[in-house]
Amino acid sequence: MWKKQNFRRYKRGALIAMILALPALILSGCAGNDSAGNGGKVTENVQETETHRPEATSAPSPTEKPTPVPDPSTVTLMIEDFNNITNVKKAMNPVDLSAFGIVDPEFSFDSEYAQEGVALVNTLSSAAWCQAFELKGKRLDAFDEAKPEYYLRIWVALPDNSDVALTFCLGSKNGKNCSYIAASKAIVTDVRGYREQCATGNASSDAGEDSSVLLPAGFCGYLAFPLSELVPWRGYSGISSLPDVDYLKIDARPSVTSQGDRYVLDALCISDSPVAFLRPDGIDRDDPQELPEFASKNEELDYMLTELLNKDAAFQYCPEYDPAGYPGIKAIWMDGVKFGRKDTKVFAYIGFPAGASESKKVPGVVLMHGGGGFAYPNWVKIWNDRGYAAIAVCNTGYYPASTSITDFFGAASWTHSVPADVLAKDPRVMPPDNDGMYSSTGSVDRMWMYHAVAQTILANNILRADKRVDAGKIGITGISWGGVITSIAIGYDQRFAFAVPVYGSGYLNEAHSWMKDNFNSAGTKELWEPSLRLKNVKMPVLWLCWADDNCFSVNSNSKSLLDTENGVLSIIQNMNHGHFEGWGREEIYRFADHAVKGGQPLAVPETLPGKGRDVSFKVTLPRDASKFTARVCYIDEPLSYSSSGRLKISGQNTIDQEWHFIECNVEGNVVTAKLPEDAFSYYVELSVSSGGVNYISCTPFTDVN
Ligand SMILES: [Ca+2]
Repeated sequence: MWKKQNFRRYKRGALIAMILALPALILSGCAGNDSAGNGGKVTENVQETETHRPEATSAPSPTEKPTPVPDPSTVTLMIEDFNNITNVKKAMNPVDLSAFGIVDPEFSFDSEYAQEGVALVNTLSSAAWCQAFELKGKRLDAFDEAKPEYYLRIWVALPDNSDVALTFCLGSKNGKNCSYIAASKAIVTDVRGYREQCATGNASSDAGEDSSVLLPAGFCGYLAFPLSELVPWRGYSGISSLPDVDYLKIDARPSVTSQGDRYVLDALCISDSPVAFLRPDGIDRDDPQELPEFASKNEELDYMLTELLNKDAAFQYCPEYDPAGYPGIKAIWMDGVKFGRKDTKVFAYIGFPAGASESKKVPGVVLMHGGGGFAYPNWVKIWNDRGYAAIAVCNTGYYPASTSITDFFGAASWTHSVPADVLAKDPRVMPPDNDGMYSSTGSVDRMWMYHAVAQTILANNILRADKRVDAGKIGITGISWGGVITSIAIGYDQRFAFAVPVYGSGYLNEAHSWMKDNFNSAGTKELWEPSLRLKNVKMPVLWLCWADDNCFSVNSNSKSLLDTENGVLSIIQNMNHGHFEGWGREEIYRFADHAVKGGQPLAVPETLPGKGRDVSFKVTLPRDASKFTARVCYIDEPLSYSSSGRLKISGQNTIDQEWHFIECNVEGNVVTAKLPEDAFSYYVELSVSSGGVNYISCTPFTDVN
């Protein structure tokens, strides 16, 4: 259920998801060494633009806690201030969650971030995705004096990297009566006195739809539930009067668990005020911003990504990371979008063709690597050598692990973690890693794909702002997961002059490969399936794929083509899956040159090949074709993938069918063929020779009908 919320400087997602362990699915990357030589000469007059720093008005992290002013007028019935607890287990009654693989919660006490005295500190570990504890005894006598107009209030300080969903359960002694307090009625106030609009939902799964509040990472302040808003816990009679409350259970679920991060709870009380302190400046005011509301998460995503189209280009050079062996190609930090409250920085390599200048503008291209990949300077060089400015974005939040990496393909050369001393100088964090699309029910700003797609738009902004680049001639290509990113990005950024998604496409929820599981994970098809937005796409798109791909399947690419107003399909036999293969196809560069440099096109079918077994259609041939051939590529049963498929990749389903081939008759630009009786599904491969290169394009893969 979506809960409407205000849109703020940082945006919150909607539903509180059940916290899932996120399998980090990675497409096969590529092995081998970079054999490319040095890059061409590159001029160095990229305009460095103003950088975006955290605004002074942004909410504080627990480390910058201002001194609030006590409000002497409030009634406070303390339940637990954690100041005098000696036996944690006895006092807190942690719920045994070992059946869920959750280890004993690691509680301690500390004065840092406490509201007063000491606070309860919970240290997160990788097996701490839920903590629950139960308070009983005399401390709950506070409920005897409680009035319905009071609040159940707690002080919370969260780490910068994790949201925490909090659910409170109020129970009676006999256990028959049990309630929660409507989360949507909760009042959340940060330490500076600003109200927070938090996502609400049901993190505890068995409570009710409106039982949990998702406090944002870095939050420090008060959570207050009005006691007038008691709702019966699912399957129970509700608490009939406040003095009946005999136990209080608190369920806390961090969205991210990592070693060492801590969240803090303190001053659990009943009060007539939702806060214990006034704002330091004594002014009680609401956020003055006029803020849109979103009816759906798709609407929020559209807003967040579309907003970036008008954002100024922002990046800084970081010459200490310039790639060895590629003179002229520069390392940069792009200003990324926010992750929670934190600004992100995104590593990229940028390079320009020799001789590019304001009076001799060049086209450009944004390069998005695949799963397990990184930013590759040799990919930038390939495009620079062909006359394009290029920016290769590291779209999974990695950057060089040292200032002198030479093996750009080795995982050990790259890191995702930022040392504390670096963070102290530059508080921006790295964007999230590839989450395999398993985070589509959380808040949008935590999703890897949101960051990755945002990065394509921001990279486009950087190229467009450079005077050496013709802003009307910037395209995009991506490989594998980068092809998925590309397929989504073109639905948002219509400024791209061409696009070449390699392997990846739309209709991934219908893929035969493992990719279908990722795109059928909760919320993903509805939010991220690229086909949702292909109707927006007017630019030329080359869908290029491998006939036997183990990560995607040709039905997806073919359906994507049919949804593309200006699309071309190239299904390649014997291609393989990898970065070298993915950027090695000459079709990519011919297609781009046709789009922005006046080059000759690929062969394009003028119509579909017709119905039944009589294939007949015309082809628009390029003027420079020295030879044109066509062949039918078919399989004799429905396309299927299985663990015993032809590719025999351990742990992966691969294509079961063998491809069969028959030559077509070609007269001028007319292609005809008679499909054999055993042909079940097929496509027609078109091959044009020019300058000693065969360029492949094709009709969509389809069943014989
Ligand atoms: Ca305390």
